[in-house]
Amino acid sequence: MRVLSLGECNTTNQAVLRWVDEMVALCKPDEVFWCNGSASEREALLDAAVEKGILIRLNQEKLPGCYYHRSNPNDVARVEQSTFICTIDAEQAGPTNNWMAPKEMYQKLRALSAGAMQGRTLYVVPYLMGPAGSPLAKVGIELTDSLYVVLSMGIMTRMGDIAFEQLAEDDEFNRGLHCMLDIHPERRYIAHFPQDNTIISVGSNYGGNVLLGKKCLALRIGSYLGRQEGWFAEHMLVLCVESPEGEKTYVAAAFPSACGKTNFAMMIPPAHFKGWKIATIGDDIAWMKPGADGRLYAINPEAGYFGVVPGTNSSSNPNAVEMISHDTIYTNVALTPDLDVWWEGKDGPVPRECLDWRGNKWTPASKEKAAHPNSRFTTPMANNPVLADEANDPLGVPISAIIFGGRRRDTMPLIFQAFNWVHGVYVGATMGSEMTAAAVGGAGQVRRDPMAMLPFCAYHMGDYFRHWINMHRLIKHPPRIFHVNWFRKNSHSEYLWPGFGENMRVLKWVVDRCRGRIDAEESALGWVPSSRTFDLSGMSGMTPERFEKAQEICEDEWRRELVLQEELFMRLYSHLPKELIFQRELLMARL
Ligand code: GTP
Ligand code: SPV
Ligand code: MN
Repeated sequence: MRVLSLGECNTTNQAVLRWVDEMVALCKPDEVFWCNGSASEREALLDAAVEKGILIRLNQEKLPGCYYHRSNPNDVARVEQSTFICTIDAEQAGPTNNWMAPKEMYQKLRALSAGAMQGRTLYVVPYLMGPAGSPLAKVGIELTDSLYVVLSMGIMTRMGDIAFEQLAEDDEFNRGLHCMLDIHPERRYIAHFPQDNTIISVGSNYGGNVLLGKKCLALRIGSYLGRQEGWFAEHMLVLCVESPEGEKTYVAAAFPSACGKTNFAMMIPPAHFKGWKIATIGDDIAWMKPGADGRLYAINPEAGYFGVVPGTNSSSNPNAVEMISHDTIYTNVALTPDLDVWWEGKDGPVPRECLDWRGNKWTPASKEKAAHPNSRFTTPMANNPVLADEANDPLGVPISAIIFGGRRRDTMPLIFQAFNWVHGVYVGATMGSEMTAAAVGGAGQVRRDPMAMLPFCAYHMGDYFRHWINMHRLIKHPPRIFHVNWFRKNSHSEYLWPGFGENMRVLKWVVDRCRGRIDAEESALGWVPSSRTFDLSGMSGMTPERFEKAQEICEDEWRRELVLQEELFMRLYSHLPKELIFQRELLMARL
């Protein structure tokens, strides 16, 4: 067999070759580099990135295999106003998406991409979303002029020849084009063409805008295909709870961006829960499909985590601290003089001096944050000390519970369980959450974020709710549905619930409910734990009164909440399933 040299093409797939030729003719790069995903290729590309100043090699004694990257200060998060769904007509995309006619958007983006890679290298990045051989897995190819994207995709996906092996001679793969251009907000578009399984992203080099397998393919294109093909693409973590007796329960949870998925997916149960174990299947995205046995099976399409750094420490998330201590790319954190990284909320002392995420000198007296609030780690899931073996299972795991949750300083109790599937769909559909730094603009404001999918559902949100209701018929043993809120505060702005590892108590209740092992009380919102049987033992600072406060259903708050829900329903009215309007009426009656 002939040995290929670095960057040489390694596929005979005619559809791939034709499309790459076409894009090369458009973008006019000086060079084309085909990635194969090997370890030696990665080493060479990391060296090249350091040489070009794209990455800084961190202190290899403290942080072996770790690198540092700063993005352009105008490009630090997803930009929802530049994200477009280019379905044939606007109606299909619905009122919660930006829409442009495909023809018009293709024209605009072809003009912007024409010759955009002159003097640059076009990297061909073949990748597989999902475990090899999984019936749910999908192949994508991202063409990019960003080495940072190549190196990140190598962590976040199963990248390289493995994707061509899965694809064989098929022409069904996601076509992704990414051109950095001049990283200018006015020339920034993240455009999706669901009917063509195509994504074009220009003018950014940050996370969810440019790692096209993640939000663009796995969620936006995925949601569109899922509706057509009878499955779910969801913004959910997936975890396994294992009891001391070895009984495993699989749980999926949808929390909006920067609202606790990564933390929940890899938490360590408090000492009180002796013998209980949490293992991670995924921390951000779940693809779920009914299996032959009537249960709903989930895979994690990703192979790495692009996680929020600030607040990560050995009490909030000890597993993450270990996970990101090697072979990790850090983006937009602070850099210390000895080439270590720092962020607000890190263990240990605050550095006397460092460079902030922009590269400016920072001291503890500085007014601004040293690390950007949306600074991130990119780390392979293999680094996770509690990675579940099932993360690589092509068949996925059977889900017993789905948890929805938002970031709410008031209104929402710590935990309740929906009465049934349609009620659960209503609970997910009406979710509200305070916006975070994960997207540009509006941080802190409460907005409706149905199923944590507002920025990611590529079709009419009303049709999405209909899809959720319809799927019930295909799932003989549907998961139970719950709602949580870790973020409720008292009048002193203190969190009522300690969160993080203590969330195990809530999770244990969820598991016990799914298995019919614990009683619940009926409330206006749904089933709630009785304070008699909910396990608060061994908690410092948590009293039954405080728990009652966290669980309180406050009439005034709910009057406001119902108005906010109605605003969403009005917006979606023409496509809104009547079942959800009925659920809202039932809730009003109960309240
Ligand atoms: P994306 O990657 O943006 O989708 O975010 P995510 O949902 O995975 O959120 P992540 O787990 O990274 O948490 C985001 C922020 O919420 C971090 O600053 C955490 O420290 C904080 N957080 C997570 N869990 C809890 C919790 O139980 N209680 C409190 N108070 N904060 C939490
Ligand atoms: C999110 O915003 O939900 C993320 C981060 O997971 S990004 O990949 O940038 O979208
Ligand atoms: Mn996310």
